[in-house]
Amino acid sequence: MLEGKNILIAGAGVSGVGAAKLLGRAGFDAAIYDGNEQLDTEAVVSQMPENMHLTFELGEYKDSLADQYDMLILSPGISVNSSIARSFYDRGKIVWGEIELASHFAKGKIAAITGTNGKTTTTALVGSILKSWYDSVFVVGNIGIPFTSVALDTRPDSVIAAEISSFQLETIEKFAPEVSAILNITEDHLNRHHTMEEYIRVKELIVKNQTRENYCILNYEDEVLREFGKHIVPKTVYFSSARKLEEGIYLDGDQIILKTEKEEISVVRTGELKLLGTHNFENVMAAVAMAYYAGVPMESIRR
Ligand code: UMA
Repeated sequence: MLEGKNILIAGAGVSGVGAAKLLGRAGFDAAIYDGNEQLDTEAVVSQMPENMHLTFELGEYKDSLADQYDMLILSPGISVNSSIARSFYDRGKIVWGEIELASHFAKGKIAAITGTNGKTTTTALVGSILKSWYDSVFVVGNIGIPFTSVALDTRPDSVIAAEISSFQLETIEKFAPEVSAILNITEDHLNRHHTMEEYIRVKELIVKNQTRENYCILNYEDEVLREFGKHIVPKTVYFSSARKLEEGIYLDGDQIILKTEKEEISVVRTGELKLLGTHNFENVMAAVAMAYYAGVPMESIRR
């Protein structure tokens, strides 16, 4: 897929540098474009594997770069509607986000979390729970550690908790989490996505490549997500802080209950939690459901 391609990475922030390092470790050369003419290129090169040849294209973007390169790896801070991305799309060339690049190399299962609010807390919580049960766990994504920086260290038995922003979802192709979650969708980033419909469409891409064997955890109290859960391929598991559910995970008084097809499990009393407030109870419920359907036994989740 990448063999023989002339690869341009757009953006020399943590994502772009992570992508370059991954390519270098995998035996590829690459170029980085950044709008900042003063970029400290030596500092970037010093982070690369020794055998990698990394070149730079700095300053104002010129469309002709898209003639020179076969493929673009886009940092999340650069829009799919930017002239950079457009110049590659218009020529029918491949544009991948850094998440797509990482998942091309990564092994193991992915638990991916998106939503407008609470995704960093939930991702950290999912990561901690997974670590209590699995040997090889990585916590990556919008949380600040690019997925590309660990992709080559993952193993078939690894589990990756990934916080995925709407900017990162825009450019996925085959990224396929075993378990996903959308916590909530409220107005945000409209300067980039323009309409609420487009922002919702992008968030919902998290299920794009999920199969019937996979799970998607959704907030029942968010009307958009409640409706969305009725029409998706993976199994829907709702969480609710406001009502008992026939199936799913919900808050009943001060108890969090997980109700599956087969049984009703009392998970924890809210008084035993360190995270307080309804929003945090929602984050806890989403994290518990994700870990449970990623194979962690309830005893381990409770601890
Ligand atoms: N750049 C250009 N041209 C542009 C825009 C940027 O050349 O038009 C260059 C800048 O000069 C800079 C680089 O691109 O050198 C920055 O790239 P970036 O904005 O993609 O930032 P990174 O440092 O790579 O960090 C990104 C995420 N940033 C954004 O989504 C804006 C980080 O999320 C994320 O932690 C990191 O990748 C690892 O995955 C930050 C964020 O604010 C925390 N996220 C938003 C949020 O949480 O609301 C979505």
